[in-house]
Amino acid sequence: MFASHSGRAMPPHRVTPPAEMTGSRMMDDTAALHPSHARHSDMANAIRALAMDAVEKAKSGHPGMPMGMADAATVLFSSFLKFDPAHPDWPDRDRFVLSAGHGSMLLYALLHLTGYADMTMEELKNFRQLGSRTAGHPEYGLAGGIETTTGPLGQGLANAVGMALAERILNARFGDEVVDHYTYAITGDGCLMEGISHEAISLAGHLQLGKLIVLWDDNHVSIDGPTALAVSDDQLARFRAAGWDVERVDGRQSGEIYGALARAQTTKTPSFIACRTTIGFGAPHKAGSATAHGAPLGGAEIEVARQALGWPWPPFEIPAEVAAAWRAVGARGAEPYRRWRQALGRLEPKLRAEFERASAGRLPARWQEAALAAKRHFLESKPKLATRQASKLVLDRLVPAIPELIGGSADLTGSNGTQADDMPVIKPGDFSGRYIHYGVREHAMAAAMSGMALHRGVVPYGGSFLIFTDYCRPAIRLAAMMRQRVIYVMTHDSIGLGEDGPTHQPVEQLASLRAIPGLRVFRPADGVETAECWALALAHDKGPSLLSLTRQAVSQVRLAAGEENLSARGGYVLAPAEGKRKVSLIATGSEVEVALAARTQLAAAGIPAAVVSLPSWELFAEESAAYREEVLGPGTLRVGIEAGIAWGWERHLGPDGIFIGMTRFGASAPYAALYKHFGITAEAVAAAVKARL
Ligand SMILES: Cc1ncc(C[n+]2csc(CCOP(=O)(O)OP(=O)(O)O)c2C)c(N)n1
Repeated sequence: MFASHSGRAMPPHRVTPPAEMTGSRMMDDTAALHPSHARHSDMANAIRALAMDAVEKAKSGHPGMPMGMADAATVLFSSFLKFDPAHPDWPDRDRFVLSAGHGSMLLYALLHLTGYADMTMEELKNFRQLGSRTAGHPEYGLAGGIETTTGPLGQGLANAVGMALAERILNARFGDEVVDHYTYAITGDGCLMEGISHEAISLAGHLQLGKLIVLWDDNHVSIDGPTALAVSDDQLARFRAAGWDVERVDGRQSGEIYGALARAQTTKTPSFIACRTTIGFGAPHKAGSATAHGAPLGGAEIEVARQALGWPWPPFEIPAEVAAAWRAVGARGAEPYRRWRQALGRLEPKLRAEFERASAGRLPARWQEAALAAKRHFLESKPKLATRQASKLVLDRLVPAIPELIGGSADLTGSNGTQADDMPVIKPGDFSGRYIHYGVREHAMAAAMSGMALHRGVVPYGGSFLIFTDYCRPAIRLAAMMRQRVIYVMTHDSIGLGEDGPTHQPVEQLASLRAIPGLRVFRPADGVETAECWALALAHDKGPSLLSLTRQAVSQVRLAAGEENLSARGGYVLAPAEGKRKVSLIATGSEVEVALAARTQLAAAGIPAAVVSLPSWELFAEESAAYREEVLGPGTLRVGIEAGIAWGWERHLGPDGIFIGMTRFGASAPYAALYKHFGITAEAVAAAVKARL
């Protein structure tokens, strides 16, 4: 028995092992694992065989990792993991993340063997083929049981930290009866060499994510050869220093693995279990060397491996007894699932409705009113305000209205305006708050937010400076690929940040973020658009959104009252031309007021110009060609104004347009001086137009 953080004693989810398995180092790996007669080694060999055969058939893939970790994975799935293949979306299931995503066949084999309907033998035979569920690396959404997309090493580990964090946050809100599960991850040497692993383990250790358990495939091999070529870290010491409990086991000894997992479940700190394994275990000539890492073993080697493993069955054939033992493991989840449904039924009805709503990803019924109230506030008070400050005011209304909204910042809370009033902080071991101090760990923050979104039940947002999206990019890209609702609040979004200089001034970032398929980039011009863009980001539950916000104060540009969310179309005519439109001044964010001033100057010179605000290129692209053309002004001289590079603007400006923006890195100076120095002013716009007309 162990005490949950709420103090109530409760049994961890674990299946009592047969006597011969408990804790004995001497225990032979052939000991019976399950009441059926299938032996542990047979169950593990089923994974090995499927991995060898699928990789061989695809003529591509990574057999070594699944073969080495087959024992550990067998113990984890058969004796610890709480899951029900019939209900892959069960909110209280344990999460399993294969951070070493190249070993995808390990996961696919386990999902198949335990009876996930999506993962048929046919799918295994189609490993890595177009349209299969068995993609080269696990892809979220392709099959039940794939909790996240992994492959870029280290990302899965940081996702797992986010999942474990979401679990604790929901546990604090809804209680042990309905939220009480573990997050397990398998990492390889590669994951641990990646920088993101440092951020992730440090954050998890600090927060005391006791229900996070990481198994390390400690096989001493990566692609170039022995890991000793490149790394000599004492990983156990490293994790211990970050506040984890650590153990070392022989990754082939099921008893040792069992003991370590059982102990890991009871600790208040995250747990790290180093499993000493042999890559490609079973393949006589390739085991233990990099040759087993990432290429088919070859027919001859597979044949001798079958003999060595004592696995005489043909490719893709699992003997009935072994198949039945694995199916029994899968079937065992039905009972805890049923009990969980009952517990959910006993929950106080309002709380239960809240749990179901949040788990389904539906925002509260009247949340839009909070965004509208913020918008009305700006329309009435017309403040001159940085959009990051406007965002804080919007959050002051949204946060109380949306209990599942969980904020944070990578040590820039005051600058990002990410902590709403009355937003208590999540502390080590105390997850009742709503705000996370991620520390200076942008990459892990972004990946953890993906993990939180994937977990479901919370809607994460987190802030940093726009320039440091470069430090988050791999995680942002994966969030887009997985279509997760993650909101990045990225402030100080141009040379407008001023004195901090070129190291901090984004120049190419907007263009590069807009290049990520599926990411919505919002660059609101004032408080009104900021409220609108927040509403759009929250409403969008099929992908990530990024808010690009200013450090410097901007004038309110939206003055006309109206409830319609004009930003929803991505772009709109903010100020029509006085007279027949000759020029279209198209701008985003802080440069919209530059466009408005240029419009006034051009009007004085008798040149009618309209101003178009373009807060979201992605939403604009979804509009009809006719709408876009009408907004951008057919037959007019088009001028794009944005304090970034021109990349991408040609789609709005056409071949004859003018772009006013940046062509090189910025400089350190007060922001007004910089706008003048780089020629992003109303005067420069007016002059460029006059020179052309
Ligand atoms: C960020 C990232 N860099 C590089 C790779 C390419 N890569 C895939 S596996 C691998 C080696 C990983 O070694 P290890 O984790 O020890 O896996 P094992 O050899 O044990 O299968 C590399 C470099 C990757 N997938 N992700």
